[in-house]
Parts: sequence; structure tokens; C-alpha cells
Amino acid sequence: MIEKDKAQNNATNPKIDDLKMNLEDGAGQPLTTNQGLKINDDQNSLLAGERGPTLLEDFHFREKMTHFDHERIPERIVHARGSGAHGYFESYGDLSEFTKAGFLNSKGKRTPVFTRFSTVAGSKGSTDLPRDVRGFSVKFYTEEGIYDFVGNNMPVFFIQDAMKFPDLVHAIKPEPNNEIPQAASAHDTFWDFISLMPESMHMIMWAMSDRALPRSLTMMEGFGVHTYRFVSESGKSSFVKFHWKPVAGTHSVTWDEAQKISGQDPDFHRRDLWNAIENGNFPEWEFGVQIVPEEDEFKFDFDLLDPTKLIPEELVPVRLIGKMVLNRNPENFFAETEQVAFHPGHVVPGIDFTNDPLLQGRLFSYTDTQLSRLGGPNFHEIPINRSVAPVHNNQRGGIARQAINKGQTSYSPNSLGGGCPFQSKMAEGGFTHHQERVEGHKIRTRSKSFMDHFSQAKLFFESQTKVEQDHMVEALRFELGKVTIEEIRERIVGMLTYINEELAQKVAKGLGIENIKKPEKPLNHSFGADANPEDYQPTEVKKSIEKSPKLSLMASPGKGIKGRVVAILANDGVDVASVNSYMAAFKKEGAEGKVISLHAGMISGSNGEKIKVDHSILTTASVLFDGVVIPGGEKSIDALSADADIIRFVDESYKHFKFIAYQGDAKKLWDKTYASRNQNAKGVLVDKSPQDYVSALEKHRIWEREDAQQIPV
Ligand code: HDD
Repeated sequence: MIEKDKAQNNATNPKIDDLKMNLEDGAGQPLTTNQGLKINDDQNSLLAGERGPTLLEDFHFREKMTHFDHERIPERIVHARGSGAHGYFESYGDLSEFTKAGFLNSKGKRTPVFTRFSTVAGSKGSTDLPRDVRGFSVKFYTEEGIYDFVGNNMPVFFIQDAMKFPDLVHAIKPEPNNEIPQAASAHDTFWDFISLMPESMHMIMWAMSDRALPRSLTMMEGFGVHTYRFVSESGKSSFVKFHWKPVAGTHSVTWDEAQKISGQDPDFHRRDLWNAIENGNFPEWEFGVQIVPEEDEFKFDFDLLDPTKLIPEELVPVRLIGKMVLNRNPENFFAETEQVAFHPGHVVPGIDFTNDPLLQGRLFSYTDTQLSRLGGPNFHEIPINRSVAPVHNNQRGGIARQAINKGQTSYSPNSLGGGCPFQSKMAEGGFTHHQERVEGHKIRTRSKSFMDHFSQAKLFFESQTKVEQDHMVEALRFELGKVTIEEIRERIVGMLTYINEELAQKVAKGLGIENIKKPEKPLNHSFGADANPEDYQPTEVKKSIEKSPKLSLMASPGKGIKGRVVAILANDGVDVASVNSYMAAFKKEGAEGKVISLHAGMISGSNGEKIKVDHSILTTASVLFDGVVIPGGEKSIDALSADADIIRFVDESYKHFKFIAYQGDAKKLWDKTYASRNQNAKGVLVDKSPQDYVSALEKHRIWEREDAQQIPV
């Protein structure tokens, strides 16, 4: 533990110190019951005679079995599948001009964090690689209490009002009659709902883009989605949108890869995050804010309170204010990653809410859901959820209460307890809500300023590169191709015409829809029984900017190749010097080379030196790597080129636009691939240095490879 602390520079992480109180380590200890009684036999039940019935008296058996019977808790209703890690946030400077939040107000100030990434629709045991939004939650253990950032890897949402959240989730989850499909949006109920809710179309564009298929949890952005408020010490309020920018850049995998990864390694993202941290390649994100002065609230051609809209970075640049480093894996998945409870309503002085009706609904839902998921109102006492700032109040009792609250009084005001615990003045850090003036009639409605449903969907699509647009067309063809009801497909394609005619045409072609019906109003079917449908229909498309290049995933390639994993194909007789030089080049950059061979164990290089095999070809696949390198060595190449799985490995890497390097004799292997039919194959490095390969890999993929899709694997 102490070793680990040193390596991870965590010696001063107060949350890690706090968690140590609850660490249990059975190493070198006798086995006991939960009551501390030493156990003599944990192998056999207590029987009446050698072949007799088990006795009810067997308290050890009963205790062990009862605990086991209750080991599971309800999974999260959404975001059930997740992976988490500890780390710290370091502030770049002083943001007190805008917010009094202490953790943002001095250069170099460190705050412990626990971060959980998730998929949304799938169950706890589902694959990491569905086409889905990813959750991005960060618990900041600040000196002023817990601040939870609860966002996604996409900056907008499907719906504008929390009232629709149960409907959205019911529509996307497996269908209730047969519980099919798992972790997928490609089914009738999801698209039925969407086809009646044009407000979803901007988010649909994001969900059909490569953002929904991240290469790694460490290579995706995070967004707070809603407009929040910053409040300064003097009470000045500004609007703020939160961003996380991965230092490793934003990268994705292809849909063909994603589907294959789901079979080869459904834990792909979880393993990748875990390994990166264990190997000391700590993932990093920069924290950014878009700040809008209060007086500019109505300056935009969309409503800042509408969570289906983003503020283009070209209009309000993102100011980077700190960095998050994840440097420690949890000790125990259940205790930490499963039991952590996030809530957008956990704020500290200096951060406040807006009237975004989606956010307002969330402020109710998150505590409510923990009551059933974590079993009662004391979930804040679970070690991972415990604040490092002291907690004192008059709450008492409840299931599994841990705190032993002293004293006679548990009410306020009191005189018997000396008035304690006492209220803090604002100047002493007491939280006060921003005094926003509010007036209006009590009505169920949606603001007219929320009705421009298509302009940002259009902006997003038209800001993508050609490659990304093609992927979106394919995604929509796939998703809608799985929809069995023709009218639903037609409705969606009709809606696409409002975003981009060409997009609609291409999707229609893939679905065999010959006559696209540009749908007449009402397009939106989500309004009350007595409402005037006209009031709820999408309004004219507005265009304050034509393009927002920052919306392309490819706009942020990052620097270096940290976190990438490259396959090195080698067998007995391989050129050891070459393997070693690639390995060293990758390690130097925080990436990994993995030796893949025809068998597990060790292989002997051309000079007799032994090399450890990481995976036999039987246990791995090209989709689990970022690229492939084939060093020379006659004997090695002879054996590898006679193996069909190895040839497929290289071809599949080619199909997925990965950089391939081969050396010397390895040409013989390359010549056996389909890919080699193209004399001018792009992204294939022949007899180049490891450094050349590293530089190429920085690009992640060679999307310019026109013939990639033609590889028949
Ligand atoms: Fe939510 C979990 C993100 C809308 C209700 N949500 C949850 C998690 C993330 C988000 C990242 C997982 C937290 C974790 O790792 O434990 N949710 C979002 C974002 C939204 C959003 C970015 C839109 C901007 N959510 C949303 C609405 C509601 C909820 C409108 C309900 C009114 N979300 C929940 C929930 C969950 C949840 C049911 C499930 C488990 C949990 O809260 O703790 O309460």
C-alpha cells in the first residue's frame, strides 16, 4: 500500500487516507465469522452423522449463506455498466472572479476525485462497446464538501424536460415483453419514441456519430450538458458549461470493430482503463469552462436553458482551468465503483443551477434512486461517498446508520446542545442559493424558445469530416435497418430531411425507401391533451454559424500515443532486436507492445534469446489493438504466414484503418494478405524505424485508405 501510494503520488490524498479506515486485508490472518469467531472448518456443514441431514444449529453455514444470498443490490436504472478510478484534480489558477468554489481558486490546488465512466442502456454485465452514450461522472472530495460532476461524453441530451426521462429510458431499454435487445438502441421502441420527438434529433446525430464508439474511456470528452451557474464571492453570477478534454485526444473505433470487440473482450474499456493505471500511464483530462456573462443570456439564437443545445466553441471558447489525473484503481469494485452515488445536486458554494427543466428534474431523481439502490438514507456514509469535509447535522437513524451521534439534541434551534451544530454565515462557507428573480404562472408547458429542433442537428452533421459523415450514414442504416416497422423508419428518414437532404437520401437508399415523404406537421407528438399542437412544432432552422469544426472528433487528435496497444506478431526465430526496439519505443511513449504468437509461453528469437508471449493467436484478435507490427526473422515468418488466423489478423487491421509495419522477411507474410493486392496501400510502413511507426500511430487511424472496406474479413 505504502509503495503504491508513493508511486502514485498519493501520499497526500485525503480521500485515500479516509478510505484506509475501511480497508480489510485477510493476508496472514485467521478466517473468522462476522462476529470475529475463529473458524475451524470452512469446508463442511455440520451434519447429524456422517451421511445425516444438516443441522439448523450450524450458525457458521447460516451466516455464510445468508450473506451470500444478499450479495447483490439493484443495478442502476441507467448507467448500470461502469468502470471507476481514483485520482486528483489540480487547479491551474484562480477563478474567483467567477466562482467562490475553493477547489478552483488557487494554482496547484489538488482535490481528490473518484471518476466513473459508464454506458447508458445496457445491464451491469453488458458489453463495453455498444453504440451508446457514455456517462462521465466525477466526485470531487473538496474541503467544502462533495461536488459531483454528472455528465456524458456528448454535450446535449435527447429530451428537454425530465418528465420525459422515464419514457426515453423505457423506450431504449430492452423491450418489456421479451427483454430484447441488450445494450442496443437498434430496435422498434427506441426509434418509435424518437420518431415522435423531434427535440431528440440533435442528440441522435451525436449518438449516430463515432462519439458513441470511443476507442478508450480515456479518449473521450466529457460534458456537463446543462448550463450551470458560477457565483462569485460578491454574488455575481455567470452561466457556465463544463467540459473535460482528454489529453490523449478523442479517438473512436469503427462499428465493425465495436461489434467484434463485444465478442472478443466485452470488458475492453474496463480492462484498458485498469491496465493504463496499473502500468503507470495515468489518463489525464483538462477541465474547461465556457463562461457567459448573465447579461448575455439572450444573445444566442437558442435558449441557454435548453439541454438539446450546445454553445459552439467558436462562439464562446473553452477556457481550461485544471487537470484531472486518474492514478489509482479501486481496491474493490463493489465497495467503490458500484456503491458510489453521484448527484448533480451535490454542489459547493460558487456552483449553482439554472432553470433548465431537465436539470431541475434530475435534482430530484438522483437521491431518490439511491434509496432503493443503496438501501436507505445513509448511503452518504458508505466510504466511497463519504465527504472529507466534516459532516454534522441533526439527521438520525435509518437503516445501517454508521455515525454514533453524541448528545441529547437532534433538533434545531436548541439550547440544550448550545445551539450546535450551528449554521454558517455565507462568509464562513455557508451555502446560499443564488437569488434569481422568478415569476410566472403555474403552467405545464415547454418554452417556445426551445422549439428550434433541427438547426444544431444540422450544424453538427455539416461540421463533420466526410469520413465521419459516412459513418453516420452507415450507423443510421444499421440502426433503422433493425427496426421492423416501416412507418417508423419512414418517419425518421422524413425527419432527417429537415437536417440534411443528402443525409436523408443516403439513409433512405440503404433502407430501400424509394419515396421519401417530407413529413408535414405535426412532427412533434409530445404535448398535453388540451395544448395547441402548433405551439409545439419545430421552428425555422437558424444559422448563426455555418460550421463548427470543433464538433468533429478528428479536431482533437491529442499528442503522442499514450495508452495505445500495438500487436507484435512473432514466433520462434523472430528478429529479437527488432521486437525489443519496438517494445522500447512504445514504452517510452506510455504505450504498450504485446507479443502475439502461435503458442503461449515463450518463444526463442533468432539469437536464441527468449521472449515472453503475451497472447497466443487463439486468445486474441486484431480488434483489441491499435496497430500491428511484423518484425522479420525467416523461421518466424514462415510459421506465421502459414497460419490463416495470422493473415486474417493483418487483413482485419487493414480493414479497420490501422497502421501496419513490417520488416525484412515479413514481406512474405504481407504478400499473403488481401491488403497486399493494393500496391499503393496507405498506412503500411515497410522497413521503417519504430520511431516512424510511433509518429504514424499518433494519427490513430489512416482514414484515407479507400480500399479498406473491401477486405472480406
Ligand atoms: Fe442521469 C445516472 C448522466 C439525465 C436520472 N446519469 C446517471 C449517470 C450519469 C448520468 C453519468 C451515472 C452516474 C454513475 O456513474 O453512477 N443523466 C446524465 C446526464 C443527463 C441525465 C448527462 C442529461 C443531461 N438522468 C437524467 C434525467 C434523469 C436522470 C433527466 C431523471 C430525471 N441518472 C438518473 C438516475 C441515475 C442516473 C436514474 C441512475 C443511477 C443513479 O442515477 O445514480 O437517477
